[in-house]
Parts: sequence; C-alpha cells; structure tokens
Amino acid sequence: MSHTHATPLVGILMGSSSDWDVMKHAVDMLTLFNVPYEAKVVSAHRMPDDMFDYAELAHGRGIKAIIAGAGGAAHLPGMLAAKTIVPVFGVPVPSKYLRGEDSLYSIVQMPKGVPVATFAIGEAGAANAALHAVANLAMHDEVLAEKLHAFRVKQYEHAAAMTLKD
Ligand code: RP5
Repeated sequence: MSHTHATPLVGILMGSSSDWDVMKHAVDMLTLFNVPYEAKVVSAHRMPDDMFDYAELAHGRGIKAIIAGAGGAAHLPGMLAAKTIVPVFGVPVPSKYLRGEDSLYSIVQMPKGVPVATFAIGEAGAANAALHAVANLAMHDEVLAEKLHAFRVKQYEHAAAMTLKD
C-alpha cells in the first residue's frame, strides 16, 4: 500500500515506525473520506533537518493540515508548528514507561503563540485528528460536508440501536 497520494491535502507524520499502529487510524479515516494524504516517518530528534524542510514546504505544497504523532518527549508536533502556518494536529502516542502521559503533556502544553491542536492519547486521538482535518476541509467542500453528516448519522443509528441486557 502506498502512503503518498500525488497531491496530498493532509500530511501524517510520525516520529517512528513504532507509532504506525496508532497513526494508521488517521490514515484509515482519511481513506474512508477519500481525502488525499501522505504518511511518513519524520523523527524530530533523529531527522531535525527533514522535519524543518517538511514544515517549511508544506504550505506551498498545498497541505491543509498536518497530523503529527509522537511518543515520549514528543517534540514533533510543536516543532512543526513552529515552522509552518499550516494547522498542526498533535497525537500523543502511548509510550513504554508513562503510557503516553508524557507524550500528551509535551504536545498539549504549547506556550502561547504557536498552537498545536492536541487530541486524545492513542487510536482515538489519531482517528479524531483525521476527522478534525476532514471537518476543516468540509467547510469549503460540500461533498465532504455531506459525507461527514452521513458519518454522524451512522454513529447515531449505531448508538440508538443499542440495547441493555437485564
Ligand atoms: C518517538 O520515540 C517516537 O515518536 C516513538 O513514539 C518513540 C519511540 O521510538 P522508537 O524507539 O520506537 O523508534 O520519537
């Protein structure tokens, strides 16, 4: 499976291939909505120049949102945000020793002036970051807006059909 569309609207970056099990939930969601994306490993502390290059070129390349997932001392979302005006959505990846609380705090606590929209730790965060990107794109895309409404209706129907056992 290729993780690069010719003209991606959303960039999905992660600090390591070990983040993929979580970050693929963002990919799955964008695929569901047929939103072109690219997904790649760009490590903040091991590939800092690549990270800055990506951030500097993103706006000019037509990238509308960057979803960045990392674990531990998770610099990736914040440092990307420091170098681009493209909205950055941070996904805290669960870590080995602190189970992602470290990732969450290091992503969510951006100082005033350079925002990172931070999502839940793990799979839900990755999926919701993608849904949030879809929602932003849907503000200027009626077809996508309809798909998003349909997605919500499906969730409603699923929840409304739930029954409780005695
Ligand atoms: C971070 O360190 C990555 O985002 C990953 O969550 C964590 C561990 O990376 P690996 O040691 O598995 O490559 O940079």
